[in-house]
Amino acid sequence: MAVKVGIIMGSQSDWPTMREAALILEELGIAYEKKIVSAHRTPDRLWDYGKTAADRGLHVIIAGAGGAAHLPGMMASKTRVPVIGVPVQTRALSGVDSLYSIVQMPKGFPVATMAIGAAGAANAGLMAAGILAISDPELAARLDDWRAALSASIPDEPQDE
Ligand code: RP5
Repeated sequence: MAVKVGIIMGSQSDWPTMREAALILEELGIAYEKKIVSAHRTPDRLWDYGKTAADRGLHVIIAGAGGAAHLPGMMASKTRVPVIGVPVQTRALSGVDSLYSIVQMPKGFPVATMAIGAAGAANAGLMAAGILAISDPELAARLDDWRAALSASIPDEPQDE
């Protein structure tokens, strides 16, 4: 199965968050790759990844980083492949620094920015699935089933704990 989604992150420490995106892709049967690509620690790796992403057949890149989170924006500047950004929660500023770094892209190089942390990473996986489903009817059916199952799991009434 061709790899169409790249999950990249600035550090090993981002993986517990970014794994949430990977788990969603696995649930939906989407092949992905995962790489540590840091904007400031491995800039050459970032450049190479962005330069080759489209030709390698990637359709979506999910990029997660914490702190001064340049990675999604820098990746968006280097490739036309859509970039979904995940602000990783940091201890110092609870991820608000990451969110602002990712969401405030200047005109011309968009990053689709998710919520801070694990929910944002999972939603990044679902957003990637939705993009791929546009041209993949079998995936579209799996995504519809996934969404229906989530709806069905929500009780009508709250229960006492
Ligand atoms: C960023 O700095 C990474 O994305 C990570 O969220 C943060 C801290 O990295 P480590 O010091 O844990 O490697 O580049």
